Amino acid sequence: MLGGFFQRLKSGLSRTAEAVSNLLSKPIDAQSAEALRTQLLAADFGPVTTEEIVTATQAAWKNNASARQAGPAEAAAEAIEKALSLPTAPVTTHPSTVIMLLGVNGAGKTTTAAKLSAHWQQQQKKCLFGACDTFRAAAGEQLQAWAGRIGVEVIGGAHGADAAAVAFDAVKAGVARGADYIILDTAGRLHTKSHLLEELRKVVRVTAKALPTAPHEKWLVVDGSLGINSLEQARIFHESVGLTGLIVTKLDGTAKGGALVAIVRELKIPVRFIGVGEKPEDLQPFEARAYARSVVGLSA
Ligand SMILES: Nc1nc2c(ncn2[C@@H]2O[C@H](COP(=O)(O)OP(=O)(O)OP(=O)(O)O)[C@@H](O)[C@H]2O)c(=O)[nH]1
Ligand SMILES: [Mg+2]
Repeated sequence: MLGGFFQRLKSGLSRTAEAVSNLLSKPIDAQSAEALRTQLLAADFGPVTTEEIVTATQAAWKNNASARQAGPAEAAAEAIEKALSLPTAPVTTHPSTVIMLLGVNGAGKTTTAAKLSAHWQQQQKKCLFGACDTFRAAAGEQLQAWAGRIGVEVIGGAHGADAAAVAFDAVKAGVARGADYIILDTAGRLHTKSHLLEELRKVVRVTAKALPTAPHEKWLVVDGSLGINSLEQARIFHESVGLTGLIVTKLDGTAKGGALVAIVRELKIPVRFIGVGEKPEDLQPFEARAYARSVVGLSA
C-alpha cells in the first residue's frame, strides 16, 4: 500500500525528476553545476532553493566520503526537505471541522473536495459538502455528481444564491448531523478582483456565525502545473483571508514540480495534501521527505 502510494507520487513527479536526475547521478563539476542550476530554475524551485541544492550537491561530493557514496541526489533531496521544514501545527481537530477550499478557476477545488472526502471516509469519518459555488451554473451539479458517487450529502443553494448563506446552512446542517468534516467548495475567482475577495471574507465571517470556531482551516488549492506563477495568487489569497494550508494539485505530469518549495518558503504555509491525478484516490497527505526524494528521482 505504502509502496504504491510512493510510486504514484514518484511517477507523478517524474517529469520534473527526469530533468534533474541525470545531472545528479554523477560528480558535480563547474559545468554540470551550471546545467543543474538551469534545470532547477526551469523546474521552478526558485533561486534560493536552487542555490541551496547546488551548494549541497557540490559539498557532498567534495567533502564527505559517505555522502559521495550516497551521491548528489541524496544531498539534493536533503536540501529540499530542509527547505520545506516549517513549524507546522497539525490540522485542526474539532468534532465538526470546517474546511474552506479557495482558489482561482480550474485549480481543482471541487475535485479536491471529493478527494478529501474519499480520504476521510476511508478513516470512517463522515463528510458533508457545502456547495458555495453558486456563481457558476454547473458548479453545484459537478459537486452533486461527485457526492452521489462517493455518498456524501450536499447542502447547496440556487444558482446566484448568496455563497455565505449556503456556507451558514452547510455548517449548521453538518453540526446537526454529526459530520466530522464539513467541506466548503467555493467559487473560483480572480485573485486580482477585490470585490471577489471581499465575498470570500464574507463567507469566512458568516461561517463563524454558524459555528464560532469555524472555519477551522482555509486551504488554498493551487494548480501545481502553473509553477511559480501561482506564487502571486497564493500571496494575495493569504493576505486577504489568512490561509492555513495549501493543496497543490496536478503534480502528475508537470515539469514544474519545484514550485511547491518556492511557495512554501515564501508564504510559510504548510502543504497539507497534494493531487496526483483526477480520481478520488489521487490525493495524498503531503510528506516533505517523500516529495523531496520523488522530485529528484530517488526511491522511498
Ligand atoms: N491531472 C490532474 N487533474 C486534476 C487534478 N485535480 C483536479 N484536476 C482536474 O482539473 C480540472 C478542474 O478541476 P475542478 O475541481 O473543477 O476545479 P475548480 O477549482 O473547482 O474549478 P472552478 O469551479 O471552475 O473554479 C478538472 O478537469 C479536474 O479533473 C490533479 O491532481 N491532477
Ligand atoms: Mg469548482
